[in-house]
Amino acid sequence: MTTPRISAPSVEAFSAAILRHLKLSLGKDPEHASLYDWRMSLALSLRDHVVEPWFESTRKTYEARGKRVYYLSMEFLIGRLVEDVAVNLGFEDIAEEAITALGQNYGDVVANEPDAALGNGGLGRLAACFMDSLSTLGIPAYGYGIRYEHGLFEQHFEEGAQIETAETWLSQAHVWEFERPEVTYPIHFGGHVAVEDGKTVWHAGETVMASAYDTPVLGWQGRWANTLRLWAAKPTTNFDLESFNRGDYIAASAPEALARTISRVLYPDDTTDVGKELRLKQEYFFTSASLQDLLRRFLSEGGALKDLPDHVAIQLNDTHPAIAGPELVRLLMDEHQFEVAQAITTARACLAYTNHTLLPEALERWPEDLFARVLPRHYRIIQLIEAAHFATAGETVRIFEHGEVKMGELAFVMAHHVNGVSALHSELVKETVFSDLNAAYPGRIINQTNGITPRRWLYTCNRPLRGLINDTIGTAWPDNLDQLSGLTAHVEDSAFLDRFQAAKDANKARLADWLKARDGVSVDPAAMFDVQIKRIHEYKRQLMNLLETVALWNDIRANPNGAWTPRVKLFGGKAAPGYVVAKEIIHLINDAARVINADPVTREFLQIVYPENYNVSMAEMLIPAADLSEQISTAGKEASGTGNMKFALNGAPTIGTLDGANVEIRDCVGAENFFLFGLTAAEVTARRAEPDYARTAIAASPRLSEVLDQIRSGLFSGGDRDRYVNLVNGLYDHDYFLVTCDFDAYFAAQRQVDTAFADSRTWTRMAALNTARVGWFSSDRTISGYAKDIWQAQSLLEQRDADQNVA
Ligand code: CR6
Repeated sequence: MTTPRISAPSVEAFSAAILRHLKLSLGKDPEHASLYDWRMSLALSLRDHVVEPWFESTRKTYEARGKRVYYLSMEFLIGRLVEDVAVNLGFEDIAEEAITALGQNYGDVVANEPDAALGNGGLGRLAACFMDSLSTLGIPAYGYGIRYEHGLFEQHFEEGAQIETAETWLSQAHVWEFERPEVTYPIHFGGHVAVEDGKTVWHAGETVMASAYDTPVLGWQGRWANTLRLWAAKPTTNFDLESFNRGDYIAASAPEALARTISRVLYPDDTTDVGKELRLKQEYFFTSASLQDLLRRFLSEGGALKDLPDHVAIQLNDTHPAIAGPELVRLLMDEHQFEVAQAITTARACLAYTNHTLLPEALERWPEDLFARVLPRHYRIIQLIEAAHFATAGETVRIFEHGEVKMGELAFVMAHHVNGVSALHSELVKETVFSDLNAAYPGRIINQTNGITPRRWLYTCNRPLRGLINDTIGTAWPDNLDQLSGLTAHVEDSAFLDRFQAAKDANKARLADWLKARDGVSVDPAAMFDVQIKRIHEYKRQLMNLLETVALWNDIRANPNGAWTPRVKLFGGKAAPGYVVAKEIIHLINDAARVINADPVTREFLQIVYPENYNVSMAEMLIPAADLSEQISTAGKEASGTGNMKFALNGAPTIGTLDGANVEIRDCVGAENFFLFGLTAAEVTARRAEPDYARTAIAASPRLSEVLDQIRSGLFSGGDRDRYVNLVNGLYDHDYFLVTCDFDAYFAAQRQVDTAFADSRTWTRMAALNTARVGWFSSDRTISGYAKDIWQAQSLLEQRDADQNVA
């Protein structure tokens, strides 16, 4: 099943298509076309080839009348699509040759596309990888989310401090989507609930319309294409003509402005809860629209609602769409005359929930009064759900508690399965946050370890390595990633290792050129590229990395003639705008970079680089170029991680703790190919119970004490002793994430890395073994697991191929 399904045009025909779009869609002639015009024409020419497979998949989906998967997610962190589509169509070379023949640089044209940044981090990127795998596997599926006008904010550094500005991806036409003005649903808020003629009726106070925009998601080799349907909020009436005629132009536009607020911005919070009414409205907005849409589809095909669970699998990506439980019950009861018990049973048989964090502040809770005001009908339905839950499971776990509605508990109770995202995380879900619910509903919690799409995260972003793999084991691996194990047989072959290293060097040189061109920063590609890229969070411990960097600097200064392994410490990531400590950490990294990078004594051995505005495209540049992957979270805090998988796949060994999917990565690559350090999750818990654990650890570590004193003295802040006083005191007084306790172990592990890296042959072998052994982390494997264990959904590829052969 590896033959591409799309017949490729000739380069000439494709060039002609690009020129046609340039003229007829963009209204430009080649002499006056900008990079933007070329990119749009290329995208439109590619899109022309996506539509047919998309129609065909949709037709097959309708014909099969089987299970459809609905993936509800507040975030889809898609990134750029031009190259993605070209690769999946199998047209990459044709596209590049055509663009080159037209006198343009393909890389520049591709890079002109803004990232679709409709997500914060791992959770949103996971949703994008899942959509890719669902299409590659030919499982009929719809992604449902919000079409934010402004994606994740843009990050700038001013004197080293993070400044945020609005992201504006929709200021240019988004060619990949198709507007569906005919697909709209009313979404109600507020008002009151009354009983009329024995029937409960919700008289809403406010209504907005949800309007659909569809993006086809093409799978590998164009075999299948599912739909990503994003909802935009629109007013029920656009315009208040009466006010306008009175000359009150602001009042005239008020309905529109109010409604649009709902899909205006992505909340820039990664794992912390925001207690905002608007956020609750956003969640209900897209969840209700999605459920109304899937019910409409089901009913239009003549389905009987009692059979809904045989046809519909709804996956809740975190608690953000947890209102789906009561909303589905509401739709079944209020619009389709179901009894309470039957409505709850039917809804639960459709719903499953993925938990992505144990951090208590990230499990959503809404104040009851706010909730009852915004969603009065749902408030009552949740009371019914809680009563039904008490009747089966007893009253140990409540959904309403301390004046709040607990969305984690609600999602759990209304789901037939609940899954964690790595083996360790799923066990901790059972033992900690949901231990009582686990006892009440044994077997409901299962594990599905996260995965990543190898099409984007190796095939496309790492062409040199792709070439080597193709030459070594053939070309069947991108949708069968276990085949990478075939590389293992070659790791003793020096010609293979030479090429593996050459691929890494080429990626490092590309990154060096990019940093020079974009930021004017020079880095030495011969140095070790040690990379930590992810959201800035205390539990991810970028601070520990920085402290180790300063300690290393001190050691080099004390012995400048030592045999130091040259390193570039690369950081990338954004802090939530309201997260003060995270922003202080960014500031400190940049402050330290300024001082350390200017030191002539250490310059040839140590450099800190922090390019601003980290995003998916930057990750695609940085990951293939990394020598070392930093996965150093406090054990028990990183639910899974997915960056860790991308680095290993691209041949960067990990320095890391036994946390999240690190544990499984280490099992796969072998302990000897992974730099492990630090307390385990159980030890973390025990250590926290010890009095004064942080002060004890600092006192026992002269290196750490010196670094903390340096920061406090104002060494990195131009003599300003106040700038980092909270950050440093925080480590002494409430080092919840045990930076101080793991510091020495981390420093020692880094010195093992130094030694290992200095032996370049052994290092390359280790890197190659990482690539060879992480095929299991393909999101195709993850999605197959969800399909089998949770959704009972089938691939339609074989059936489609069989039909075609008969025809
Ligand atoms: N922040 C986890 O922290 C996990 C992703 C995807 C996260 C991270 O470890 O890999 O989800 N959690 O499962 C949340 O967003 C709540 C994340 O991205």
